[in-house]
Order: sequence, then structure tokens, then C-alpha cells
Amino acid sequence: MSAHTSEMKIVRGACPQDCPDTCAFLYHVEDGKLVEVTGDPNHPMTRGGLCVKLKNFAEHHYHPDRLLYPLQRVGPKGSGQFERISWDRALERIRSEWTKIIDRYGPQAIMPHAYLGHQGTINGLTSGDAFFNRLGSTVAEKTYCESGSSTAWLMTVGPTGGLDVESLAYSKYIIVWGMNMVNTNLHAWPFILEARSKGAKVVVIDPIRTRTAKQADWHIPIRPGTDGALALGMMYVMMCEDDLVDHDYIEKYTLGFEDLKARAAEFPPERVEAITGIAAEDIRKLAREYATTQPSAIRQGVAVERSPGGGDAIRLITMLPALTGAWRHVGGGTIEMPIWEFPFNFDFMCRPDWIRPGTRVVNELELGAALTGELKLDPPIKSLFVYNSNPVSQAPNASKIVEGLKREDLFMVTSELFITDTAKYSDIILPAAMQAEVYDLMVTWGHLYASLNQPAIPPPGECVSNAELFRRLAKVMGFNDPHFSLSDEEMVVRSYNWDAPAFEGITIEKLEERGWMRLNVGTPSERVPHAQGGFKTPSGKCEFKSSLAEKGNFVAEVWRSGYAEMQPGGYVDPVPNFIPPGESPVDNPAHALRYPLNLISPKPHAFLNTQYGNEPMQQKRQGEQLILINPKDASARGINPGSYVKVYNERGAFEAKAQFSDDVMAGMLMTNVGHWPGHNRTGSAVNSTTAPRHCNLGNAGVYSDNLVEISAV
Ligand SMILES: Nc1nc2c(c(=O)[nH]1)N[C@H]1C(S)=C(S)[C@@H](COP(=O)(O)OP(=O)(O)OC[C@H]3O[C@@H](n4cnc5c(=O)[nH]c(N)nc54)[C@H](O)[C@@H]3O)O[C@H]1N2
Ligand SMILES: Nc1nc2c(c(=O)[nH]1)N[C@H]1C(S)=C(S)[C@@H](COP(=O)(O)OP(=O)(O)OC[C@H]3O[C@@H](n4cnc5c(=O)[nH]c(N)nc54)[C@H](O)[C@@H]3O)O[C@H]1N2
Ligand SMILES: [Mo]
Repeated sequence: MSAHTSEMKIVRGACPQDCPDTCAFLYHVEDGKLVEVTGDPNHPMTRGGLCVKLKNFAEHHYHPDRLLYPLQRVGPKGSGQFERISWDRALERIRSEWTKIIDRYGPQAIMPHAYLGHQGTINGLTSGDAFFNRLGSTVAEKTYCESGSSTAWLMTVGPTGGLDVESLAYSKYIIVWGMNMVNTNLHAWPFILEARSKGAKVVVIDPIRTRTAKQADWHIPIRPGTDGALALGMMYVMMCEDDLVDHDYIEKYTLGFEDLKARAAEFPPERVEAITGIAAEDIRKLAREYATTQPSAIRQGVAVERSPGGGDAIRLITMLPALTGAWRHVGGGTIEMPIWEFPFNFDFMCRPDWIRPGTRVVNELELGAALTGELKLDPPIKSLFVYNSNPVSQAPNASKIVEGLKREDLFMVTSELFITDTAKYSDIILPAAMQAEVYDLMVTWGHLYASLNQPAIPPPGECVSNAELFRRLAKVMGFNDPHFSLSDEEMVVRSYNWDAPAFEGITIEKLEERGWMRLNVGTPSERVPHAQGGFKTPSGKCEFKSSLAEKGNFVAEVWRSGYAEMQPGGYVDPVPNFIPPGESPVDNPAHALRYPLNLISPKPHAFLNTQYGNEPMQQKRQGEQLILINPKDASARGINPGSYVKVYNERGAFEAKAQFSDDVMAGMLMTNVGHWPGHNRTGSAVNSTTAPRHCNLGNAGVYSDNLVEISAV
């Protein structure tokens, strides 16, 4: 034994990633160094497991490429040439550039761009909103993810957590709809396996035979963007062909049954077969099994919203358990995201009261058009401030974004952990702290526990948390509002309504001690949130006919400035309908002649969006950018397996290695989003081909509606 006794401690935390699992962490610290991060075995949902992405999370904190000090650009835009500067100089440069811009163009010439690089209460989605609203900048509408699904959910059942993912253990029929659960919601899978061990049937609806689909009892391949038609076809069988609905439940707890039935009557299985590619007999079988096996559950993935009709598709899917009365049972119903059970105090978090009347709103997915002037903006965007996001990889129409970021007259600041493909265009880069170094209450959209992340080690170099970043910016901009001098803990406390029933019994002190606590929303073995209706819609019912949409021109819930709210806007049909994919070969034959293959780009197994895409171990796991091609489509183009192909359309191109597989339907292709464009062969990735269009609700992106052509390189 050596004489040296090292000092060991365990600190409690939780995963910062934009993922439904939000695993409970134990940080192992030895002599001030983070040596390991393990899962907390006592957490009922995540049960001590961590996914492959987090396997070397401790080392990730010491990644040799991590940004440790503020940097200033010294070479041409995008050249990646930077020099170290002090925080004082960086902040002073930002202050003076912004003051000049505000004097000449007004504060709306400054635009933030942020998403969910960090998922904390004070460092996450709404971090920075208060600052930018106080500054008077353009309001950025954050709709990268779930805004279409959430709008649909709020319109149909209101802000309810719905079915608890842990209650899946009690289900007898489980549909995983548009989700690759073993990749993206791994810790929900054991509950499904538990249900299956008791006889449950597991169905996966996905265009690809994914890792999840391969483990299911029944995989139903579907053409992307046609889920709404499938749901209507199921309803046809349940309402018009057989009588498989729960009339008592419908009578008491729903609104608009006859209207929905009339809509469903337009979708007999034979018509739905032609739209979805699913055999009419399979649609009948699915509808009958789903309606007659209780409790039945639907786990909705985010992918359903990634098409022009995604919003209505989610509304329709969300209606299914109210038709069958599945909500009556423990383990019955559906899950979108249970985040609605958290009693957020958005008025504090985002300070919408600081948004000056008439301030314009620019959608973040239109970044390229906004920067290049294609979107007419007066004043133009003269400064962009990016944090918690990597748009050059993750936003649609990425080639256009790059074009905009090269503008010499754009003053760009990024707060980052690494010099990403986006950050490299910055004038100033500010170093951000990583999860083991920050204090935050972690938000989750996949289970019903609040978790407190406590700092285990100090940030290296001069890294700061986002919360501290905005305190510093507020100070240098001369904002002396008390909001900007609150400590991290005070900010967390004010971000929630601690008196809300869901937080009953939960305190910061207890969270400090235990790390996580379950919300007061019923136990998984008892929770039946809508056994007796109790929907949180204006009518209190599950709305087959939306009373919000009926009021007339109405859009959506969008995370505008981080604030979930209903906005007036375009027309929404009170009774949801099937809206065909805009670029689909069936519905847009002219376009499809030039670009006949629909490319979808779901999440990578070993990266979290782009995060860990620079970790050698994860790069090895994920491999290079692949594209899955059905052998029929490949041979028609003379492409050989393992060769490189160019994937292109009028928006842009990238190259990937061809992998032949029957796991993908003919007529479509699959690649993963998340590889760093700069690591790819041509410096670009899938989002150079995607369109900056929106799904019919919530302005969500339509990443699954993307026609391309491929050719051998
Ligand atoms: N490993 C890993 N996990 C992650 C992430 C990650 O990057 N990596 N990202 C996190 C984030 S931000 C999110 S939003 C979630 C998303 O996770 P998911 O909800 O699983 O969504 P996706 O990965 O986009 O796609 C899921 C599946 O839907 C299929 N799909 C695509 N289009 C359609 C369609 O039109 N209809 C149907 N029925 N299926 C379709 C795809 O083939 C894919 O297998 O994952 C989170 N978890
Ligand atoms: N083609 C296609 N595109 C997609 C999708 C798809 O399915 N297909 N999915 C969409 C979805 S669902 C989502 S959620 C978005 C995700 O889009 P983004 O949220 O932009 O994705 P990330 O790659 O996670 O980028 C987050 C960045 O924040 C940085 N970061 C992490 N922690 C911190 C911090 O504490 N402070 C600061 N300042 N920075 C930090 C990370 O290093 C990373 O570069 O992508 C969307 N884009
Ligand atoms: Mo997402």
C-alpha cells in the first residue's frame, strides 16, 4: 500500500443531454479529478445504466480539444484561426460591437440561436431568453424538435404527462410509433421487455427495420410522412367496419366523435394501403388487435412530426386511446412527453414581459435565409449569438447557413465546449462549462423525476456555465435588473412553482441529498391520469374536434423565446386530416422525377445529435457516414456496396458510404444526422439536403420529407 491516501467523493448529478432518459448520475471524484461517471442504481427509471454515448463521460470533460479560454478570430471567417483573449476583452468587444449595431440598426439586428445542447433549467432551452428579451433582440422561435408533436398534444389532450413510461410494464399491447427506442429512449425498453415477459405484444411502426424493430414481435414498415393515414385507417376499421370503440368512454370524455368518424370514413384500408405501403389486411389486423387488447399503449417518437402532416398525424395517434378507452387502465394510453407535469415558471425563466411590443419573431430553422437576406428582414441580422446549438450540422438547408455565416459584416459570437462546424465561423468564442462542473435542476421529457445536478469539480480554465455567461453579458451591457444577480440556486428555485401539487414534498434540500425525486403524480403501478377524462383541454375532454382550432385562424404551440404558448396564425382544420408529404414521389411527381428517393435522417446510436461526434471511441462505434440503400435502388444506379455515393438535390450534397440493406424500403434512403460535417468527405452532411419547411403544427422541421438522388462517386 502506498502511503498516499487519495481523497474520494461521490457527487450526485444527472445527464445533461437532450434525451428523454435524463439518467441519474454518480460522479466519482478522486483528488479533485473526475475519474468516472456511473448511473445511480437506485433510480427507478434509469436503474444505474448509462448509454454507450456516456461510457467515457468523465474523460469527455478532459477532451484535449475542449475550449478553455475565450478566443478571438485572427484569420478569415471559417478558417479556424483564433487567438486567446481575456474574458474582459471578449466582453468589451461584444459590448462595443452590439452598441454600434444597436445605435445604427436597433437591437433587433441582433439574433440569438440556441437549442438543447444542455437540458438544465437554468442552462438549457430557456437560458439566455431573459437576457435577449431585455436586450430587445429579435425573438428566435426554437422549433428544432417536438414543437409539432407538442402542439398536437396540447390541442388534443392538453398539458398532461399522459401515460407514465414505467407503466408500460403493465401494458398488454405496445405500439412504438416512429421511435428507435433502443437508440433514443433506451431506459424505457426494459419496461417493454417486462410487459412482454407477461405476454404483451410489441409492434414497431417505422420505415426502417431498426434495432428496435428487429426486437419487436411485429415490424410494420411505413412510407415516411404517412402516419396520419395509417391512424385514420385504423379508425375506419374501429368505427366504420367493426364496432371496436368504447362508447361509454367516448360519450363521457371526448368531443367531436361524429366529426372524427366522418373523417375516418374517407380512409378505408385499401386507400390507406396505397398511401402508406402497408397491406390493407395488416391495417385491419393492427386496428383489431390494438382495440381489443387492453391495456394498450402507444409510445410516440419524435419522428412522426418530421413531415408536412406530422402535426395532424400526432393528433390522430393521440386520439386512439380515447376511442378504445385504453386510458381506463394502468399501462393504457399514450406518451408524447411527460414534461407537461413539471410546474415551470416560464414567466421567470423567459421574461416574456421584457419582449418589446412589435418585436419580430424569426424561426430558427430559417437561419440560412435570415442570414443571407433571402428572408427580407428590416433591420437585417448584423450579429448572431449561438449557444447550446450547432446549426451548421443540425438545421435544415445547412449550405445556406454556411453562406450566411461567411458574411464579413456579421458579428458572430458562440459559446461552446468545442470548436464545432458552427463555432469555427465566429468572431468570438466563449468557453462553456460541462455538466460535472455546473449546478442545475435537470428537465426531462421522458420520465417523471426531477433531478439535481451538483458540481463535482470546478470548471477548467476559464469555462463558465450558461447561467454565468448571461450574468456576465448582462453586467457588461449595463443591465442592473435584480434578475441578473441571482445565484444559480436562486434561479432554480424561482424557475418552478414549488406549491404546485406535482412538486408536493419536493425541496431543494431533499434533492441535494437524494439527487432525484419522483413528481407527485401517482405511482407507475397506479397512475391512470385519464381513467375519468380529466383532460386539460379547454373542454376538459379529449378533443377529436379541436375547440382551439375551431376558434378560427390559429397556429400552434411554439417555443418562442422558450415560452410554450398558443399563437394566432394559419388555418388548422378542427378535425385532423391526412396531409400528404410535400416532396413524396406519390404526391409531387414532377419533383420526384429529378429526385426520386426520400432520404430520412434519424438519430445516431453513438452520438447525441452532434455531441460525442468528436470522441474517438464514439466515432469508432458509430463508424463513418453511411447511407442505407435498398439493393433494388442501388443496382438501378450501378452502385456497389461499400463504395461512396454522392447524395444530392437542388439544396446541396454530401457523400456517404453505401450500405445495401433490405432493412430500408425501396424508394427511400436512410442516413444518420449527427456526424460532424467537417469530418465527412466533402465537409457536409445530411442537412445540406434538407428543406427549411415546417410541419403543419408548431413550425417543426420536416427532416423526413427530403427527396434526393444518388450517384456513384
Ligand atoms: N442515441 C441517441 N439518442 C438520442 C438522440 C441522438 O442523437 N442519439 N437524440 C435525442 C433527441 S434530440 C431526440 S428528438 C430523440 C428522437 O428520437 P426518436 O423519437 O427515436 O426519433 P428519430 O431518431 O428521429 O426517429 C425514430 C425512428 O423513426 C423513423 N421515422 C422517420 N420518419 C418517420 C415517419 O415519417 N414515420 C414513422 N412512423 N417513422 C419514421 C426512423 O426510421 C427512426 O427509426 O432522440 C433523443 N435520443
Ligand atoms: N436531418 C436532421 N436534422 C435534425 C434532426 C433530425 O432528426 N434529422 N433532429 C433535430 C432535433 S430533434 C434536434 S433536438 C436538433 C438538435 O440540434 P442542436 O441542439 O443544435 O444539436 P447538438 O448537436 O446537440 O448541438 C448542441 C451544441 O451545444 C453545445 N453545448 C453543450 N452543452 C453546452 C453548454 O452547457 N453551453 C453551451 N454554450 N453549449 C453547449 C454542444 O457542444 C453542441 O455543439 O437537431 C435537429 N436536426
Ligand atoms: Mo430532438
